[in-house]
Amino acid sequence: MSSKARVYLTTPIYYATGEPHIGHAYTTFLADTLARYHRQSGAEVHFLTGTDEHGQKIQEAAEKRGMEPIELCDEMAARFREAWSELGIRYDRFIRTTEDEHKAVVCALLDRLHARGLIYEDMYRGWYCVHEERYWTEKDLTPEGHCPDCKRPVQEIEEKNYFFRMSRFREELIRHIEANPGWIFPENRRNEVLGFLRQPLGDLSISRPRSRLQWGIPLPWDPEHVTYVWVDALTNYLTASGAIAPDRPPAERGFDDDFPEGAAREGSTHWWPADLHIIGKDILTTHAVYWPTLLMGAGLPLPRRILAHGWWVVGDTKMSKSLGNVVDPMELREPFGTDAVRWYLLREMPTGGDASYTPERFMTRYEELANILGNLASRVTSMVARYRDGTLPDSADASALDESLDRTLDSYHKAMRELKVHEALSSAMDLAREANGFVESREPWAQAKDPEGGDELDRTLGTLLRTLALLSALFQPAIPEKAAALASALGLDGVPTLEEARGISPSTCRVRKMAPLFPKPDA
Ligand code: ME8
Repeated sequence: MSSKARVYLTTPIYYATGEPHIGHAYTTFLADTLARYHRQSGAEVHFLTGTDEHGQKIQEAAEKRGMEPIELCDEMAARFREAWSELGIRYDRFIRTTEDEHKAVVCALLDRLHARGLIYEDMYRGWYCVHEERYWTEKDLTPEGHCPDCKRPVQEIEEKNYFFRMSRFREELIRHIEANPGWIFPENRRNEVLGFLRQPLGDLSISRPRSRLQWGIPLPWDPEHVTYVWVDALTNYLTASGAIAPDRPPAERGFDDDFPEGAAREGSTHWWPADLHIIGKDILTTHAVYWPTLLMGAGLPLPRRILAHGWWVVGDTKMSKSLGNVVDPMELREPFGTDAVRWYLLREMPTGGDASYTPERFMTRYEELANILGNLASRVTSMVARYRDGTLPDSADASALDESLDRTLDSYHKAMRELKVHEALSSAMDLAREANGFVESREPWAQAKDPEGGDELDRTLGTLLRTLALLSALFQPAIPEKAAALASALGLDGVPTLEEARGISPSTCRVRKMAPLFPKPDA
């Protein structure tokens, strides 16, 4: 058994209907950045993303396009994978809910709940929103009788369903949230869930009759019903954890031997429980109420944390296909490169808050990269190349910025641990800004002219090289391509870890003059 820290983080699995846009990209960048941060800190990471492929929404979208649902899903899963690879996302597992592996785990979970007497049959009367794949009661609807979330018309439904006794777990869930203040981040979202739980909690319909919906996973004890798509989708996190007997063929999987109640992860090779579910605030109830109560019902440990981030709008308008204002991250990266898009989204949105996309703000953020980090990198590397032919001795005091480096590292780690990624990035940028100030105050160009200024110049440039090495490590999780280009211009063997970067001595660098890291788009 390795003693390495292990971190399992997840994004939502996106519906295999829409094209990936900046909203999906934001969530996935956030997960990728945290995954890279943890890997860089020496942890073993399991980063999961994927596509949500069952349900009425997919069935209807496929019908509209005259395709089989699986054909649509194949096409869209490929599209998401391609987008993520173009956007520098390094996931460890891409799950599709149509995989046999996943179907087996959904059936195992349902069987377990059924065997524990937590499933019963009843008539369902109420409304259903296909877009959100959510059931609503009369009192949830808008005054016009539409879906309270997406405001679209809903369908009235009266049919036999199977129900999960979710109501039984209301108090246990409240206790869990109260005992674990950081379980849902940010705090306003936590309060929202507690507010929701103050109302009576109903039971959860977990099935649809096959006569109305074919595209789903049949219930193991009644194949005339398929699994409600949210129960199916949420279970993906468990499937991809490998916790449910991965060494047995799917048909023979079950819980009882391989996942005793409350099993902790110490010493096991699977990844459950997840350390962090990263989601948008739109799907908070499903993740912070349905999912934990299902897990409680099955006697499984709960995920350790849930981060529900805010919403991207365009200007002051909601992004939507019908308004034609959907921002495509692939188009956005054309003139500026992938890292410019990553930087903009991650830096602009305070983790947890909302943000608005405008081309002006995008440019402001790009200029920040170019004028602060890009400028620092290019002036320092060109001075070391010009005045010292790319190498420096280790001077005794190459560390005038030491205190700032340590302070930055501390606030960076703290912000990352608290999931305030935008703050971590802002502290890295502050250090680059301070280093530019250091260049101005030391005037290495004047030191270079001074016949007595040789040692001074070595100290100035040495300090700056150490700072640049650390900056390459600090920027690596968010903008990996540019961080690698910077490390390579310093002659380092790849981007150092944060720990390594802090200890790098100037004499190990072999500096080359570099092309601008963030060129003007028209250049
Ligand atoms: O809800 N701003 O999938 P989905 C910020 N399949 N984030 C946004 C966004 C925006 N404007 N638009 C989308 C589903 N997102 C289910 C999930 S999980 C078990 C099943 C991001 O394709 C955000 O992360 O509608 C949101 O939660 C997710 O995409 C919804 O993706």
